[in-house]
Amino acid sequence: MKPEYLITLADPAQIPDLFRGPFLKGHREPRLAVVGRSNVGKSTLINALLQAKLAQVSKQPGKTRAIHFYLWKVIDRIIADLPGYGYARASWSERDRWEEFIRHYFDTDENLEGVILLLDARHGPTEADLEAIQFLRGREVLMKVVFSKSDTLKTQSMRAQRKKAASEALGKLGIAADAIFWVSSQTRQGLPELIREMKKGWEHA
Ligand SMILES: Nc1nc2c(ncn2[C@@H]2O[C@H](COP(=O)(O)OP(=O)(O)OP(=O)(O)O)[C@@H](O)[C@H]2O)c(=O)[nH]1
Ligand SMILES: [Mg+2]
Repeated sequence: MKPEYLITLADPAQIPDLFRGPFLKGHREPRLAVVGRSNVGKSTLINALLQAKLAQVSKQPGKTRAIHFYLWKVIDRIIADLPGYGYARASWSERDRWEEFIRHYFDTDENLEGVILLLDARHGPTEADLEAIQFLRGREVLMKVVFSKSDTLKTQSMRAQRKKAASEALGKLGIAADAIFWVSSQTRQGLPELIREMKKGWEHA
């Protein structure tokens, strides 16, 4: 039941070749996309979830520049590592390119089951995160909000304060508390609950 690297989508020109109806390169498992700001910990989370070192992690933001798909056999899904947005040094044209690329992927993938929107437990949601939420809302894709790096909130009062602020900000956007998760890929805190939720399906997200 080892997870497997499947394929990288680096250019929209590959799309007609890779996607056939519900299939991605011959695979029918539903897709879960991990979306979030550059450096928020998407690739690290995927490695922690899959318990493998498949996705490339870096201290330098902007590491993941293409969409990487992995076969997560334990829950029979394909998990997609998307390029991060809001990379400070990215030019405007590059930002447009992100949105264009992601939009194209979301429009193409008939078998996209849901999106994990990863926000930083210390800062989220930022302006860029709110834009991403609007964008995803517009796509009518089911979404769960996951706060990463919760190990960096060292005290009980910091955690309580951040959770309150985050649930208020997200509540205003109609995101219910039960679609919000707090995890650390480093300590694995919150991961079992998240995996359980991902297995359960997405119809009530
Ligand atoms: N403390 C802590 N650090 C983390 C955690 N998850 C990721 N990091 C660190 O955050 C940095 C960025 O992680 P990545 O997984 O490469 O981030 P990404 O979102 O894939 O970044 P891009 O590919 O640039 O979009 C790395 O230095 C990780 O070690 C976590 O749960 N806790
Ligand atoms: Mg990455």
